[in-house]
Amino acid sequence: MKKLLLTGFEPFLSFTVNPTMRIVEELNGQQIGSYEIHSEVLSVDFTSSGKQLLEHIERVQPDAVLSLGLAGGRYKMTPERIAINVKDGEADNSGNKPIDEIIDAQGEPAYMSTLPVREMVDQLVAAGLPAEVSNTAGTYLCNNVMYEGLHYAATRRPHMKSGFLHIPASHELAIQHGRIPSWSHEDLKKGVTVCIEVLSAAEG
Ligand code: PCA
Repeated sequence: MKKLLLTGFEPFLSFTVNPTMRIVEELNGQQIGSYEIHSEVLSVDFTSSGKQLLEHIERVQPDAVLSLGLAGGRYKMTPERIAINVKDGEADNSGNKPIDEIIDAQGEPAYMSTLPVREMVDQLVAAGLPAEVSNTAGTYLCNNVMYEGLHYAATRRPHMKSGFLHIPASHELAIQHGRIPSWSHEDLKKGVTVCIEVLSAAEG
């Protein structure tokens, strides 16, 4: 059986709940398509999140990595097309606040997702779930983790597929947060499952 490393993130900024945490915890150990799911939750910390991801990759030795992040305010599920070699943004959970920094001096300016993002969007929509390809993962931790995964794959593990899926808020978060579009937990989890099934079908 192939292995898929599925990551989520802890809460951050004004988001007191991160819906990715519950999703990855519930999918851990499940079999989806040809993948056995190995789930981990990453810190929202510019100094440690990338290292955590790489440690999990080296321990699990996955065939593919799908990282999930909350995009508070987005209405749709959005597979990310590209990660850029930039870290910049509001203070993370440890107080780091990089401005216009590079992630890796030896890395490329950007890496394209190696996941089938267009097919994921098509199958999400076919399943009745709003989705579109996103052309920016931002410059915060989600971009950071996506970049680290793709840089590692490009330089160390060329057969490993890697990429990122941003998801909207859950109703639970929206109730706490205020004005923010939200989906049910069940629909969010279904969307993640559809994306993994698409990846499994693409990889044979
Ligand atoms: N979303 C943030 C970081 C953690 C998360 O779930 C982002 O979009 O960068």
